[in-house]
Amino acid sequence: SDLDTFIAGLPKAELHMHIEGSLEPELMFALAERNGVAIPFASVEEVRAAYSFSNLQDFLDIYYAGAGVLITAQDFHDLAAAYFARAAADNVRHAEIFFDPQTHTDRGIDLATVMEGLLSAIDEAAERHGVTARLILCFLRHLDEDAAFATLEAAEPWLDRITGVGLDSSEVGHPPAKFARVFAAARARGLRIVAHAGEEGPPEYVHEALDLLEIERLDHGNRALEDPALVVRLARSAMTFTVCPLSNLKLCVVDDIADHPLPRMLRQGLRVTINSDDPAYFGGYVNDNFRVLAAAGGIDRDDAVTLARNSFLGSFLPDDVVALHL
Ligand code: ES4
Ligand code: ZN
Repeated sequence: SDLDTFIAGLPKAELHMHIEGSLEPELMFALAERNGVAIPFASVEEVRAAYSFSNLQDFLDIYYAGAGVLITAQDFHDLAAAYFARAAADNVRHAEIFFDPQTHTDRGIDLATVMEGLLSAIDEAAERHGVTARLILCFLRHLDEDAAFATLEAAEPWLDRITGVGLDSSEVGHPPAKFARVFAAARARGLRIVAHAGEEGPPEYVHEALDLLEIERLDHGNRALEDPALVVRLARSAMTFTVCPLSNLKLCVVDDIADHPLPRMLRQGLRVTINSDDPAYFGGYVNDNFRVLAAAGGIDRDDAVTLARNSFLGSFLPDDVVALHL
């Protein structure tokens, strides 16, 4: 449609994308072969057929298994290079990408290997596509706070190339409060702060992310809508929400894309953005996420402009660089 073409042409930033979640089945197969790693699938089609999830944990089990094919710096480079090519094709001009060090260090891959591959791909993307990128180190919330502290310490040599820290993985039962001390330590090191909250977890987790972690961006945040006073607070403070429509659909956070909360979020004055979360697993990259809402009548042309503008306003780029993108 005309709206799809308009959306595709809009320059945008992507603020919520897990690089391990951009591992397409074709690359998973190629890396499994290259590294002699066994995967429990006979074909790319079989992998895709396994991507039917009933909740977040269902997905995470497959996502962590898939990441097991990533062994060398070249693997991490190839993974990120494929994402940047795909993002550039969607007119993404800037990306702030999540990575999960513990998913790799816990299976014996050095953080240096991960960083070497991701950083070389970031440098190459700037030259090849004119896409700028930043890294956000995520702590796995199903592990304990000591493990998060060890990860922050291990990352010390690269903190000049890590913009911020985030919190991801299994939400329910792992509230932000569990990580208050390690986020304070990250803040003391000058890192920017984000967290997944209110994806499956209750509005109380969003309150904790605000008050105990001091988040500067809210990843997902859907369930904040259940608490009207919280919505007012988030609107007044111009908190950026990084919303992921196809993720919400595939993980059964919403039953139907026609019922997705994003249009309501916009109407309530929230600074909403659209993102792909784990594009290889959820059926699409950032433009697909815009398009699925457009097709359901949830967003129009003006909304698309607002959403793209919000993506730059909500980024961690300096104000003068943000201005160049608007
Ligand atoms: C994730 Cl969709 C989602 N939620 C929480 N943690 C994650 N890690 C990767 N994708
Ligand atoms: Zn996410």
